[in-house]
Amino acid sequence: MDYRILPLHAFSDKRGSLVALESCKNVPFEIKRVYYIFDTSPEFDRGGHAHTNLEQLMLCLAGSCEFVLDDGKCKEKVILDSPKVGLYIGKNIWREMKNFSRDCRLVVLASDYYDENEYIRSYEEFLKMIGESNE
Ligand code: T46
Repeated sequence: MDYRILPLHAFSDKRGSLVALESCKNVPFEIKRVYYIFDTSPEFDRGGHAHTNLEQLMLCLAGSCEFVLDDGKCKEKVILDSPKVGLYIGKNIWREMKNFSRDCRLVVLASDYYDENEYIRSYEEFLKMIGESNE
């Protein structure tokens, strides 16, 4: 499955810690968009879609949340609860996000501009597309 947990180097000293992110260096794509998610609740899930062409790096700067990643063959759960790692998600991965802590601060770096037409929001359509691309 095309996802990786990337350890991020933190410059830490008595003042605190700093992590630097650079396109095509420790971020494995050119960053074209950044968005963030906050005011979350464990009662409400997010996601429930895949992207045909988008790569993203998820950074949980505070609190925690859970990603369930699915390539149509298997599902894997990743808990994000540290600003010292990034979760890279490649193309054609169905994702569901759940168990958000109320203090979760999720920052997402994306390889392209927002395009609603590039979302697959039907799981049946996702499975069909994965099946076709594996033929
Ligand atoms: C993803 C997960 C991790 C925009 O107008 N521009 C944007 O760049 C984004 C990301 C969203 N929106 C609008 C579209 C919706 O009206 O913001 C609203 C909420 O978006 P959505 O329901 O897609 O949010 P999530 O948390 O379910 O999914 C988001 C990303 O959309 C998605 O790419 O991988 O976070």
